[in-house]
Amino acid sequence: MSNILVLNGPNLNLLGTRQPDVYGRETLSIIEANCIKYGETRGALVSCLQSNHEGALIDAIHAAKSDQQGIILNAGAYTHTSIALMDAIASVELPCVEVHLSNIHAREAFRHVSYISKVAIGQICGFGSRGYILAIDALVAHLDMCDDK
Ligand code: CA2
Repeated sequence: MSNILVLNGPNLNLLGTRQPDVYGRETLSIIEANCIKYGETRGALVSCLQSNHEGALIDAIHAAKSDQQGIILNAGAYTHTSIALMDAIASVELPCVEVHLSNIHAREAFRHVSYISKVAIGQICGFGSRGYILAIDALVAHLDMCDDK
């Protein structure tokens, strides 16, 4: 059984309320519930956390070191700005899958840069909320591969 933290950053608590054309109609609670349910089918215990505060996200990443095997991170707009979040992911040495609901590479130029990508094992973007499920599969496969070594 692997423990996986699904971490969401600023404004993602507003999912389902505005901009459904960009971010879909599902609320974050539904997405989190689906991650927990899907995790069970893949032998993973999924915990979820969202914060609008950079420091709280960093604290959650540090805390994950003691009881999580991997992190799925949608850092929201901090993706494009936060060296501090990048350093936090690098410091805990846990595999991290970066997720975005939208295809950040098809949007404004400032969204094409991701500091998280530099320390993530991979990035999934453009598949809406399904991206979190794909990320669980990717992380579980990665952890299985590491166990086999
Ligand atoms: O596509 C993604 O998942 C993003 O991480 C979402 C961030 C954006 O800054 C990134 O460039 C890409 C924004 C999240 C804002 O979410 C809202 C949801 C509903 C209404 C308003 C904002």
